[in-house]
This record gives sequence, C-alpha cells and structure tokens, in this order.
Amino acid sequence: MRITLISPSHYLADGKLLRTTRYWTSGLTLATLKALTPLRHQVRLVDELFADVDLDDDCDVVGIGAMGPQIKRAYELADHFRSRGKKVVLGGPWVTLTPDRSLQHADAVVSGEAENVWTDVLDDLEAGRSKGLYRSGWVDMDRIPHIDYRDLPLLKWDAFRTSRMYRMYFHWPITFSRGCPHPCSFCAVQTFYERTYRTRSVAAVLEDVRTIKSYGGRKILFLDDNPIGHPERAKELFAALIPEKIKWASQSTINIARDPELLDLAARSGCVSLSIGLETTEETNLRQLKKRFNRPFLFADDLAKIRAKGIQVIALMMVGLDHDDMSSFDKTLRFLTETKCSLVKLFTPCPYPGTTFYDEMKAEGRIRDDDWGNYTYGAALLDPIKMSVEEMMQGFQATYKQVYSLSGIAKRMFPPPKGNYLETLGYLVANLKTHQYLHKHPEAWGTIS
Ligand code: B12
Ligand code: SF4
Repeated sequence: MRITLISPSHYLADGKLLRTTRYWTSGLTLATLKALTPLRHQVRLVDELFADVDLDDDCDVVGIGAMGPQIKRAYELADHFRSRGKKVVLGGPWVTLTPDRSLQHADAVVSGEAENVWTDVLDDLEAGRSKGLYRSGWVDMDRIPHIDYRDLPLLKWDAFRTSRMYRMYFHWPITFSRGCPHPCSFCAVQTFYERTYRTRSVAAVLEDVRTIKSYGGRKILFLDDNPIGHPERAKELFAALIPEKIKWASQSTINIARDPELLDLAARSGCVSLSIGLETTEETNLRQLKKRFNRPFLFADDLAKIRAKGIQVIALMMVGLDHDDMSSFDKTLRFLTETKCSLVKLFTPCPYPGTTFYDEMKAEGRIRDDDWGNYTYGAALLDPIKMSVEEMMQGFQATYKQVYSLSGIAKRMFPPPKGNYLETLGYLVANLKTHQYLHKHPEAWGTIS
C-alpha cells in the first residue's frame, strides 16, 4: 500500500496555519511509524510545519498524529481524505485522550503506543477491515525501533552539511524514557502513559548517539518528559555519555537539583540546558495540582545549584491558577528575574481532556471553550477564581512582554551561568528572537515552542 503519514500544524488566531521554514529540532513520531511499517509498503512523511499536505494525494492510507491544537486540523484532514475514499488512521497524544470522538473521523484509531499494533492496523486495512480502536500494552523499550535519522521531517540536511550555524542550532532528538511516575493532575503525559515509566537500555541510547555522531551531530535533545524518573538508571546513562563528548538538553523535574551525584553526572555528560516545569510559586496551587514535590520555597536554591553547573534553565510556569490573584503576576516575574531563568514559557491553565484536572473543571462548570483547536499554551480556556478572565489574559500577556522586554532579558541573562559561554550566546539570541517575534506577532502568545 502507499501510506502517507502526516503531522498536521495548527491554526493561529488569524485563521492561518502555523508554518515555519526552520526549526531547532524534530519530533520522532513520523520516523518511528515509518520504521515500524513493513517494507512492502511505500511510506511518505509530511510535517505540515514545513511542507504542504497534498490534498489530492493518491495514496491508499493516511496516518495522522496530533498533539494539542493540531487535533482540529487532524480531524479536518481526516474528513477530507475519507471523503476521497482513503483509509484514515488517527493516533498520538490527543487522539489517545479522546479515542471515541477521534473514531468519528477515522477508520482506525491507535490509542497509546503504535509499536505493538501498527502492523495489525495495516494488515486489517489492506484486507478491507478494521477493528476501529486499537490499543496494546506498553512496549518493551528495547523494542522501540532505531529510526533512520534521514527521515526526520524537520531536519534540513543540506543546511546541516553546509552551515556551521545550523549545526550549532539543530538538536538531534533521542528517547531514553517514556512516561512519568508522578501524579500531576493537569498533565497529558501521565494520563497518556497511565503513570507508567520505562527506560531504554543505555546500550540502545548509545547506539543512537553514535549514529548521530557519525552524521556529524553533537547536540542532542532528549524528548523525554522526565528522564530522571528513575534516578539510578539516569545516572547509569549520564555516566556512559561522558566519553561521548556531546552536548545535550532535555526536560527534567526540579528533583535533579536535589540529587548532587545526578546533577554532577548530568553536567559532566554534556547537559547544557534543562526545561523544568516549575508551574507556580504558590505552594497551594501545587497541592491542588498534585505536584507536591516541586516545593517553591526551595526553588531559588535548586535553580542556583543547576546554574552553578553551567546549565541553563528554561522555566515553564502557569499563571491564572486557582490560588493566584492579581499580585501573582508580579511575583512570578520577580521570581523569574531573580533566579535568572534563561528562557521562560508561560502557560494559561489548560484542561486537556482525559486528565483529572479536566474532570474537576468540567464538574465545576468552569471550562469556557471546548473548541480544541484553541487549546494553545496561551488561551482563555477556564474561568479563573480570584480574577476575571480578562485580567488573567492581560496579566499573562503583560508578564510575557516584560519577561521578553530588552531590560527583562538583560536582568535574567546576566551574569550567565559559569562555562558553556557559547550556549549562553545561543540563549541570548533566542531571547532576542522571541522579543522580536512577539513584537511582530502579538497574536502568537502561547504558540511558541
Ligand atoms: C518533539 C515535540 C514537539 C516538537 C516537534 C513536533 C513535530 N511536528 O515534529 C515541537 C516543538 C514542534 C512541538 C510542538 C508542539 N507540541 Co509537542 N511535543 C514533542 C514531544 C517532546 C515529543 C514528541 C515525539 O516525537 N515523541 C516520540 C514519539 C515516538 O512518541 P509519540 O509522538 O507519542 O508517538 C507514539 C504514539 O503517540 C503513537 N502515535 C503518535 N502519532 C501517531 C499517529 C498515528 C497515525 C499512529 C498510528 C500512532 C501515533 O505512536 C508513536 C509510537 O509509539 C512531546 C512529548 C513526548 N514525550 O512525546 C510533546 C507533546 C506531544 N507536545 C505537546 C504540545 C501541546 C505541543 C504544541 C501544541 C504546543 C503549542 N505550542 O501549543 C505544539 C504543536 C505545534 C505543531 N503545530 O506542530 C503535548 C501534547 C499534549 C496533548 N494533550 O496533546 C506534549 C505531550 C508535551 C506535553 N508534555 O504536554 N512538539
Ligand atoms: S512531573 Fe511533569 S511530566 Fe511528570 S506528571 Fe508531572 S507535569 Fe507531567
């Protein structure tokens, strides 16, 4: 069969699809699905962030994945291709959280991981049948296929070969773990993985690292949501990465700061930046969201320890939570400035369907918008308690604006963490680009990734 696998984009407030010509990394989803597809089929990959979807595509099967607000476009494309007689399969994080609704737009839905069911789905479609919903148990992490890195949809090979700047910019994606053991009620990850947590063997990760190095890549991004969910296994990995002399970035929980051996090994193995879900400076918010381990009174000390190892911190923070009032915006800004977070991503609260946070908000009648196409990181999706929704949005935008004002950038970036000065320069450029981008596209708050 001829199979086209699509990662759709999402709509911006002006009704246009988000498109870009350059991106600093790439997801592994499409390349993984291709690696799982039996060789007798022909596979084409399209990431709509970079490339147009051919609406007249003459394939037999269209597979579409969706994260966040991409779901609206995913359903639109699914309906379009089905109306042209194509078989459509939907999968991915959002589809998994809403399988029944997704099945209304598809011939087959893969809920959860594809590894154990993808060939069954294709065999069934080839034979003219479908079970509808396909769900399997969790895959053994050492059976995740090694992808062909030439399939990464957002990697520009020509630029990688010819441009030193691009080689410094592009981060090659790798997976060490999947899932997260924590119970944070708002989080799509723990809902998708049902709080399971698995890691690959160190040998399998090293094999990917060496493949990337053979192409000339030295900068790696772990796509993991929480690579230190099992600290002893993470230590084993970091120790094994030291001789590889790579630079890497990842998401992490703040717990990395509270285990000196783990933090030291991370730094020595080439960790240059960590995106950390700090979420809020209000302890009561964290208690409500079941992210108790975060402990805001320790944050300043935690972040100083990470910076002391030369690691940049990208802070992820929510504003407009139930225990926030109008003074919380200034408090958040002060905190981000004083702790010198190199980059900041702000979020308004988002009730991802399937999460317990969604159930709570639904029961309280506080969900304002059920058009999932609007579920970006900066949308008025919930009625806040201690402020009006207008105040929440104004506070969100004003805080973002101040974080990325020139003086805000200077106060956060100087003095930089010791060592890795090239990295600091990179983050300075990223801050200035964000400043410029948000100035030009004021409607794009909440869609920067
Ligand atoms: C890399 C990444 C990105 C990259 C690259 C995306 C790309 N186009 O290539 C960037 C930075 C651009 C990105 C952007 C966004 N992302 Co993103 N992203 C990720 C991340 C870190 C890894 C994805 C990945 O490659 N995983 C590895 C692959 C192998 O796993 P997988 O995608 O889950 O796929 C498996 C299954 O889900 C399933 N599957 C997936 N798709 C399909 C499709 C079919 C047909 C089938 C059969 C199966 C299937 O099979 C795969 C193998 O088991 C995830 C978090 C995570 N750990 O997964 C967040 C994540 C998916 N992103 C998320 C979000 C919200 C976004 C944004 C919407 C954020 C925003 N700015 O508003 C945007 C969307 C932008 C856009 N238009 O594309 C959320 C999704 C939440 C949700 N409820 O849906 C996640 C879970 C992050 C989080 N912690 O909340 N993202
Ligand atoms: S620690 Fe992070 S990834 Fe894990 S459940 Fe909480 S928010 Fe999700």
